[in-house]
Amino acid sequence: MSQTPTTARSPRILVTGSVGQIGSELTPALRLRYGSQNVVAAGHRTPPSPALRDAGPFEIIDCSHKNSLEAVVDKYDINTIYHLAAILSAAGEKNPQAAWDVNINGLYNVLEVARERKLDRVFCPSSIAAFGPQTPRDNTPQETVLRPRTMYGVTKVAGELLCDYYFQRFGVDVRGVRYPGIISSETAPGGGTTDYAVHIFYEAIKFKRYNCFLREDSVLPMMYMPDCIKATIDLMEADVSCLTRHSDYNLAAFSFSPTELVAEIHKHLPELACTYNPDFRQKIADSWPRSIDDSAARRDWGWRPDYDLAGMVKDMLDKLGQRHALGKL
Ligand code: AKB
Repeated sequence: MSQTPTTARSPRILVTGSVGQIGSELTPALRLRYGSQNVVAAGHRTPPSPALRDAGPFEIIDCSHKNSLEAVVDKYDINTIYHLAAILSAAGEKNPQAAWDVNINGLYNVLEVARERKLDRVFCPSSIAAFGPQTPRDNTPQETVLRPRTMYGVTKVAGELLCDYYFQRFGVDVRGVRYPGIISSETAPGGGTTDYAVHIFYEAIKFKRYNCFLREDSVLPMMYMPDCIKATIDLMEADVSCLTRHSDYNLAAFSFSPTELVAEIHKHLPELACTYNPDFRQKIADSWPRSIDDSAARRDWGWRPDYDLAGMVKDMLDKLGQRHALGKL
């Protein structure tokens, strides 16, 4: 990340979904960078950790109600929104109606608020879930078939198009990446298909065994949280003139199957025993790419991941192992 933010006025930031897996680490990173009082964390139902609640402003927002969003944007004179509130792939298949409401109506309200109040910038993530079974699965191109088979994927494709529309039609500077599965040690993900790659670490450290809900050979694109944070902030700070795309940059770090992840964990924890019982999430995983071509992100805003599989596994085990030793896992 560069040392100095490049936006014209200093950002007054709202993070929706700040209590979730990415929000709970992106919000402290933004507070460190721009000042705690300039970053408002917002959540819906899940109570925030004391660290998130006490380190800066915290508000309850339901993004599918526009007035709840407007009130907070006006109260804090917000000029930048990181819109992370979303229902992920597996949870979305259990309740497709809620996934549409949160992911599409919530985004529409964010974009409308940004248009009406002429906000400086909006970040809205897309996902590898935008792809589907007809998409080439290896080195998936930036421009390719987008025909997902999950409601989450449908909302991601519609969201990318909506964001592009707001950029072209209204000049709202909205940016986004297609996140791969994100692995992190602070807040466990909920409702995703790639979640196994986080849960396995907790179970490995606590019980030395894990029952995986995907088949052992299911290769998916993944990324470690520090790279996710770096990519998000770097894209938001990039000069708009460098960007050839807006809300749909492919993003990659490394890919692995459950077997390959277990083999890497075994180098540190040889006792781990893993069993495989694929459930409905297998079909979702089978419809997603194995690896991603992220050359547009590399070219336009200098994207490079720092972590590979080995580096991520070592860091996860170090961090979670320390928490376990303190009885806090
Ligand atoms: C999920 O598994 O649903 C998410 C994603 C890849 O967007 N982690």
